[in-house]
Order: sequence, then structure tokens, then C-alpha cells
Amino acid sequence: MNARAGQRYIEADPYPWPYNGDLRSDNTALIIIDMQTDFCGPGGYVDHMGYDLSLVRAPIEPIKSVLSAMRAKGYTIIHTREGHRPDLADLPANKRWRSRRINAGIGDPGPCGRILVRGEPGWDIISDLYPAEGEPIIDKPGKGSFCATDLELILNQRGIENIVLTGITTDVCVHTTMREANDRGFECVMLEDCCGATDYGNHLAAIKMIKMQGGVFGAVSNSVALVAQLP
Ligand code: C5J
Repeated sequence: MNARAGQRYIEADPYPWPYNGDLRSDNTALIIIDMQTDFCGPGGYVDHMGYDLSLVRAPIEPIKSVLSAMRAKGYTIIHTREGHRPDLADLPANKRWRSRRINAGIGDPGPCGRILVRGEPGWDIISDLYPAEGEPIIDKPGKGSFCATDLELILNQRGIENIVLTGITTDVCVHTTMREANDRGFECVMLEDCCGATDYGNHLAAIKMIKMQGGVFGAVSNSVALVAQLP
């Protein structure tokens, strides 16, 4: 593809991203999903379930480099946290039941406080990637970042058209958010080294799914390409 004057792209698969070359700091947001102790820290929910933490911690350093590049250039940065009200009024009974079945009950006490409950130490974002003053944090009760939140309103208020997706887990909260964003007309790219899953096979499958059908949910790139080519 020949870029016309003024068009800016990031090398990505299956097409240079964004589709129209309209990549600017005032129409593009970085979303960092659920980099909470519960999902990647010792004693958190994922650790409690017995998964290998190295898989969900692998994206921390790549996200740091993307975050600092995009912050420095004035892009919108948005963080999300999955969690529930302390009275669990927003916790579906089936979600709680399933988690308790595997001895990692959401709302139950654990080494980092009550699992996935707002305000508890395990629920907060890890210090390595803590939001800066003024960066919106979206507290969500589910996997997708658009469900029962004001994310879409915030993106629209800022004139955001393009979304760079990072965080954990690739196959669950990142994928659900990418699908929700794509259906709403946002142009999305997932940075593969800035995501991680509790199962490496699922991480690879989730990336493969994005690229099918010409980029059914958007495109896939990585932190090195994004940082090098970010206008
Ligand atoms: C999960 C998430 N896996 N952040 N949440 O339950 O992906």
C-alpha cells in the first residue's frame, strides 16, 4: 500500500494499521486492561487458581514502553479494572458459583484481600503500571470494558477513533473488549507482546482469531513497531 501524504501507519498483520492512515495523538487511545494484582500478582485471583504467573506478567515491560511513549506524545491513556462492589450487588450468581467451584471464590477472602472486590489490595492496578493523575480508570464488573461502564462516552467525548489494546488476559478481557470496540466502529489493534493469557495456547489462538477474514476484529502488532512508528 502506498501511503498518501499525511497518512501514518503502524506495521501490523493482516494490514498496516489503522486502515485509513489517520493516526494522531488526538484520535487514538491506549487502553490497558486489568493489570491488577488479582490477575498478575502473587496471592491474587489468578495465582490462587494455580496458573503460571509468568505468562500474565510477560506483558508488563512491553506495556511500560508503550505507555511511556504514548504518554510522552499526549495520547489518551485509559486503564481498566475488573471487580465488584463490596456488597457484591453487581456479581452475577453464576460467576460467583463458578469461581467458588474451583476454590477461588470471587468476594471470598484471600492473601490480597477479598478476591476481585473494589477497594481491596488485590483488585488495584500494579505499581509498575499505575495510572498517572488524570488518566481515566474504568471499573467494570465483567470481561468487556464497554458493558455497564462509561467507556464509550469518554471515548466519544475525546473524539477517539483508533484504539490500541494491551493487558490481560488476551483471550478473555482483552478479546471481549476488542470485539465490543470493533462492533462500535472503533479501529483496533492488539499489541501481542503487551498481552498475556493464563494458557499460552489460548493467547496464540486469540491472536490468530483477530487476523482471520482480513482482520475480523482489527489488526495485530507489537510494542517495538508501535513505539518506532508512532507519530
Ligand atoms: C478474567 C480478565 N480472565 N481480565 N479476566 O477473568 O481477563
